[in-house]
Amino acid sequence: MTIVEIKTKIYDDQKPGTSGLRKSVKVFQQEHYTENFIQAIFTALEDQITGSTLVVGGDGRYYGKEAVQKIIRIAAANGVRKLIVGQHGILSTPAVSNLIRKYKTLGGIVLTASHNPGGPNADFGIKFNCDNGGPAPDHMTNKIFNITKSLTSYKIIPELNVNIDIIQTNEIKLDNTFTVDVIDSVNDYVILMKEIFNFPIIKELLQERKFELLVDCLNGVTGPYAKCIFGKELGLNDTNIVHSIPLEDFGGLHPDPNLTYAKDLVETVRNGTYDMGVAFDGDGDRNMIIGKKALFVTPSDSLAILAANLNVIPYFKKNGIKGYARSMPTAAAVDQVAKLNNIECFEVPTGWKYFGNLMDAGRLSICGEESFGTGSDHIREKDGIWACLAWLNVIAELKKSIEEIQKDHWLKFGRNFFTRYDYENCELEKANKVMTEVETKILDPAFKGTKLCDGTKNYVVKHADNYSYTDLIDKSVATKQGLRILFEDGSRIIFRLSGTGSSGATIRLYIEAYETDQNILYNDAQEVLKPLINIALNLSKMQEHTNRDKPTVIT
Ligand code: VG1
Ligand code: CO
Repeated sequence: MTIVEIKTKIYDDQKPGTSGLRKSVKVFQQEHYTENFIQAIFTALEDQITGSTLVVGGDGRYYGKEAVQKIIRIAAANGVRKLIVGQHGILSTPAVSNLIRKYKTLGGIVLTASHNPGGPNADFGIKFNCDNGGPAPDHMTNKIFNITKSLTSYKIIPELNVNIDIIQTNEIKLDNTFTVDVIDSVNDYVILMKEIFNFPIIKELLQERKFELLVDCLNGVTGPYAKCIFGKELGLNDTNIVHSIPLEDFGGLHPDPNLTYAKDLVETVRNGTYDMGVAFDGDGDRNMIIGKKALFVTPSDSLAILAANLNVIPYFKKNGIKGYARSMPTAAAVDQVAKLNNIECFEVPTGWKYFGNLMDAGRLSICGEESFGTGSDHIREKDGIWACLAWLNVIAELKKSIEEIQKDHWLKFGRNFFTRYDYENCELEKANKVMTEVETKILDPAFKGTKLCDGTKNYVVKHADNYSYTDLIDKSVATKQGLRILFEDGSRIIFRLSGTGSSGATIRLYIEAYETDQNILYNDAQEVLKPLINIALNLSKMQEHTNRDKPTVIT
């Protein structure tokens, strides 16, 4: 087998977004396109690549297996010593993060477009994670992008093919031995979960106490993990784990665990006797938690409630609680917990990569995003199954329903009402108009102190900006992370453009209000937030600029 150097053509659109490079499958299938990006990752790693070990796997979506073979051929040609590959090319994003850390590899390549639909006419994605197990930080993804803009060739062993459907160690004789270790996708992750949580008490909850759980994997990667953990280990009935076979096109589902795209689960729990429902996204890093009759727990509340109850989870009993964090648009519910518990709390830009440094520095134990992401420093990615187990562990110890736990939490800490409006797939130009409209208005120095009104409600602007963040540890700066309007009473309006879409633009509008008044505490969020929503829609001229009279998704 010989290494050949293939002359390539440059693609100028390989800039990774919030979490990796995401494009339609058709784009990745263009000649040299995938190869270029893989080569750029390896080139960016410079001499570390020689003799290195990397983890490779993805969420099982269409084009994943082909991409794995390409990675194998290019890795061998670039001097990588060993690849650890999930069987059938399957590894959840949290599982990749765990493997990188456990086997101390140089990093990993995750083949996923996460919550974006899959199939020949949908999306694919490639993401590089570093040796701490977390998504590559900005300086690394910028480096990769810059390399793609001047790449003239890539190295490959074209005839190399490895059977990734059989668990075995494949040794390929090149100048040195190149190893492809095809491993069980689930084992190491299950071991980790059993170290973190009190499995016996969760098992008792599900079996003796007959707590009814319904798990929806949305035909994404979590199926085999859920079956092993909730089924085999914790005794949950097979029929309580649905959509549990990873499908290349997710069976046509949009594997995004929210009230819109996981509506099957929501309806089944609403009309059934279930005590809890949970759904995960395509690559297994997101989770949605609902209680009896489909009571919705916002991800911001979920983070805060778990943060407030970490002391019942063995992992945190052992390691202590070092700090909390949330992404900027996430409602500040966890900040209230931090205040009362006297624990450090950080705010970072959108995207899990910004939590990594704080965790590595021993400053952060649990964090989350409003976009259905929750996780801890057990790995460096958000973790859907972890979040579900954390809830089960808390419920089992507190011996209360999700509704009671949530009510108690609001009584003690107050409630951060939150909603997100997504305007998906807008024309870029129209989306930009909305952002410019808002930015021009709020960056005007006179904006501070103005009173914005809707009906009888009015809000005084305390501060407004385009959010920028300086990393506490490495001092790197991330600018233009979202337009923020902060009001005197703690309410917030935030506008951002999504960085995970594959075409067009998605506008995200985030609205938050904090209340401690018991007469309001249990009211409907959309009602409570209505005045702020109206103010945001008027200020941005949303309808005028986008021709949309309502968002695609309301959370
Ligand atoms: C979205 C979410 C963000 C999340 C990111 C990746 O990004 O808002 O909170 O970290 O997806 O999640 P954006 O730029 O579209 O708003 V996943 O599950 O795709 O890895
Ligand atoms: Co995801």
